[in-house]
Amino acid sequence: MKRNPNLSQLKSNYLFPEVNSRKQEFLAKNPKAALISLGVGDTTQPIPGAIVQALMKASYNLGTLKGYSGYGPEQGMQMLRKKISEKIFFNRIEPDEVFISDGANCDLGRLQMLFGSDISIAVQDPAYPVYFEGSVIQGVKEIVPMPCNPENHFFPDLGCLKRTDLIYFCSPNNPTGAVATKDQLKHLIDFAIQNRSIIIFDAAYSSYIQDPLLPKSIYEIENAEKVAIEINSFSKFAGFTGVRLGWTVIPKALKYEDGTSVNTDWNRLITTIFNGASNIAQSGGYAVLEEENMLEIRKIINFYLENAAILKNALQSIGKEVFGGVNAPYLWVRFKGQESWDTFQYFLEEKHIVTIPGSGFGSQGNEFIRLTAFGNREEIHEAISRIFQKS
Ligand code: PGU
Repeated sequence: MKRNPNLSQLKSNYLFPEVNSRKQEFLAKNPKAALISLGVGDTTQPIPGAIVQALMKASYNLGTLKGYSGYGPEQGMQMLRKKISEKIFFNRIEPDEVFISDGANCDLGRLQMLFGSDISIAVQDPAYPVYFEGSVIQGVKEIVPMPCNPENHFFPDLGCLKRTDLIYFCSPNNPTGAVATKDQLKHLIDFAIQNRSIIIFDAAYSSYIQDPLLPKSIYEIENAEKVAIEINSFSKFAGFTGVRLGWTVIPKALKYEDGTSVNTDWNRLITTIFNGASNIAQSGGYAVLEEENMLEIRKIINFYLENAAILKNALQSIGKEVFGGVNAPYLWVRFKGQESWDTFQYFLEEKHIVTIPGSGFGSQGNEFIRLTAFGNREEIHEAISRIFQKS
């Protein structure tokens, strides 16, 4: 059996496991070090009680003859698809355009399978590594970077961007924390229409947008349904990183060049290689979207956003150049002239703080590190006091 040559194109470790192995290596030498993680974007606060009750009830029902359920529809429970259509999209999107998944990451992989390898793609640089690396695994023909940096306000210069079949775009952005405005998204949609490209819009952090003028979904912009797929997740929205639940919207208006429906193909693909998200997780997801539970969820989101503001103020007070952290849970911190893995090592060894080196998200991240605001408050304060201490 020959090795899949696409896999040999990848670096030996994916970014987050590489960070973890450096952390383990450090801990092996310094077993008493009390590390603080501002690294991987994983939630830390408990899920509100009423949602946990819904998860428990769904589990309990599986132990009763009357309440037992087996395979569900591959597309997801109808009541959850309907609830997402109402509560997230205010009925702008129909329930049969919403497909429930076991998380955004998993659907990104399946979308890459949907479009296959005979395509070109454009990816923001820096970006969540799955867009790039998943496409390399798939063997896509061409990957065009879209540099996003402070100089262009983290929005690619579409005027000199080459046409590609797919365009990946993430807002609020991981890792920069930048949020695209309605005008910017309109530009992107016009560009995709002109070029007959499809946008894969990753809205995994949309629940962190507080500014009412900023778009939470690409479908708030005219014509988006003709060119865009949107993926989202309960992970950062409701602390479901371990529960695993998300959704993908494939509008019926989205067509291939021959006029056939992408929605129909997606349905064909997931009914073949995906048997639906866990029924327990879906019951929990339905509870998340109940009005009274959304109030609890919003409190947790505000808590993380306060963490972000505290960290950002502290870093700015010592003259650091910090981006993001407003309407987004990530801070993108510049260390001019320094290589990001060196900055990562410095934080790990001198401050006992785990960060993510910016170069792991693309070459534009070389002088940056990413900090997450998903921690506990005490740890955020402790991290700040360690950063303030002279080493
Ligand atoms: N999309 C974006 C933009 C993300 O940042 C993440 C998680 C996901 C999708 C995945 O969502 P799920 O619904 O939970 O599958 N990013 C985190 C976690 C790292 C990882 O390995 O996925 C991060 O730290 O960037």
